[in-house]
Amino acid sequence: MADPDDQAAREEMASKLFSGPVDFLLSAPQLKFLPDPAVPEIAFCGRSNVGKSSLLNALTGRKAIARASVTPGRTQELNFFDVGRPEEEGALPLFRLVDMPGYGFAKAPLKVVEKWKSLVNSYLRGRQVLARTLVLVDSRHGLKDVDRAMMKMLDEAAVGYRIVLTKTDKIKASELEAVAASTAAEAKKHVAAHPDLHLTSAEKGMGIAALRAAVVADALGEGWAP
Ligand SMILES: Nc1nc2c(ncn2[C@@H]2O[C@H](COP(=O)(O)OP(=O)(O)O)[C@@H](O)[C@H]2O)c(=O)[nH]1
Ligand SMILES: [Mg+2]
Repeated sequence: MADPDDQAAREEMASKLFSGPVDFLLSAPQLKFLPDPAVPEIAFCGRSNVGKSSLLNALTGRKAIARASVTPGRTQELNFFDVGRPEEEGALPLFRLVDMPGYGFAKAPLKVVEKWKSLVNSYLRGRQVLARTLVLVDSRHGLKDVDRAMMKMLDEAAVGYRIVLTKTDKIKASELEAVAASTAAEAKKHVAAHPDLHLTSAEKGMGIAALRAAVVADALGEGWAP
């Protein structure tokens, strides 16, 4: 475990960074619409309804940045958000967050699912600037087979990811302890899974400061300073 003072300092720096500019950039329905791979990217993936948009809002301290841009027609697209835009005209952001379409939706037509899979998988496998993926898992349900399939794909593509348990305010502390233990044990068997498990509540703020610091370190390096 890191020095607690360092950790507090990292969290404070990350919080300052996220309280600066965060802007919706674009929605990419196909690979050809991706932005130039010019800055590090952090991708958010997980089942529909797991809490991706809420977590993005909580991390950035914006009430509706993720939802505002994600109109119903855009749920099949990759949504990019710029974080930290320097003063100079035309300057690049420090890094980008990417809200991915949710997987495991029951009623989508097969064609839609196939199109989605090909977009998401090609992005995750081929994106040079992808610094980390966050795999969100509902703490009430734990890992499901669709999550395991995603983790396996990421392992095979050597794309490092963090597992983030969401909605921890919805279960009892004893239940959270059990699901955290079983998820951590399973994560150990996945080569590309980061050893730290993140327990978060977008609603109550639990784990948000620590995840912010982890995201900034993943995107910009441990030694990053403004
Ligand atoms: N209690 C609670 N509800 C949450 C939390 N995060 C998300 N939700 C709720 O779960 C539902 C789905 O969240 P959303 O962020 O839209 O999920 P997405 O489909 O993965 O983007 C919404 O009704 C949210 O209000 C949380 O941390 N705690
Ligand atoms: Mg969403």
